[in-house]
Amino acid sequence: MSLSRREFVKLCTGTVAGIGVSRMFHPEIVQALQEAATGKKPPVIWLQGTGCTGCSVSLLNTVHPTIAEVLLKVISLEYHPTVMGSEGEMALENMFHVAEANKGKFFLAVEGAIPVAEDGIFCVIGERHGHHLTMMQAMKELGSQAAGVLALGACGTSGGIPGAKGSITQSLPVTKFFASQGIKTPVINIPGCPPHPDWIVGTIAHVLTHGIPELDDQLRPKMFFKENIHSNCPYLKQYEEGKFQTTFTDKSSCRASMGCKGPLTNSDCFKRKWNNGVNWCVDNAICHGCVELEWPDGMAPFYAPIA
Ligand code: FSX
Ligand code: SF4
Ligand code: SF4
Repeated sequence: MSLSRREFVKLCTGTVAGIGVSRMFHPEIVQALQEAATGKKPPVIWLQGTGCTGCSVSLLNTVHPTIAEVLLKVISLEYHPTVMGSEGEMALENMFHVAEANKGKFFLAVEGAIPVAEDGIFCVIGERHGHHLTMMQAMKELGSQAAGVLALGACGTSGGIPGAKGSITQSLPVTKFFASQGIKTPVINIPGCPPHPDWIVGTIAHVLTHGIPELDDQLRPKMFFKENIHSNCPYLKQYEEGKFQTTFTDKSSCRASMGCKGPLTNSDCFKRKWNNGVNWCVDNAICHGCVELEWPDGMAPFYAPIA
């Protein structure tokens, strides 16, 4: 491997001013991926449970077309409800066939939560042999056969909005669903509503070239989720001086008064930024802590200051 793990992590933690993993798809990462791809391409099955498809949009929109090219060359994306050309029962049958033929070797990317109330009927992902196929059934079957799972977004990692207080669907994140079923397949959590494309691409690239990255106690890759937003915020000085916004149009004051949850949140948004480096939440509003697994209930009310 020409790129050491240390060098790789350094590239992944790079900023907009330096290197955004998915924005530029750094040539050294592409090379490392191509070297990893000399063997059989690992099959990936991407499932969508209760969510808004924002995770896929975040990934595909921002980095198109490079990501499509690289991911299709390096992994074998066998099933993705939004981007694949095929649909219906035939596509589902192919998905189960791929899983069966690659037992213990394929990877599952799970976007959205898994609703378990009423035997999972709140999320039907297709039809199989004339019957509804629920996300719950698909996860039971594929979850135990996969080599590993990438749980994506707030929904996949904590239940997110579909699993929030007041929901009648009992939407569970992957880890809780697996625990309830006794499934031991390893899980990596990539939170965020939606997750930053760099977090998804960087983690996939790390798994393929150097194995599972170092994870924190919430199973998040440390390389993206170890720095505190507030401690690194451009408005920290104003916070310390007690200069707080009374309106969002005041761009020169700290947003704590408007409900900013930066002090409770660990992620690199402050330097990585969003939308190809154009801006990030705190520029125009607040951080509402979407990468923390207690989100959304634990960060609510969103626009009230931290108690
Ligand atoms: Fe959830 Fe994905 Fe939020 Fe949406 O589908 S993480 S609702 S941005 O995108 O699961
Ligand atoms: Fe920045 Fe929010 Fe902390 Fe203020 S409260 S310094 S806006 S992270
Ligand atoms: Fe989520 Fe806060 Fe990052 Fe915005 S700044 S994406 S709310 S962690």
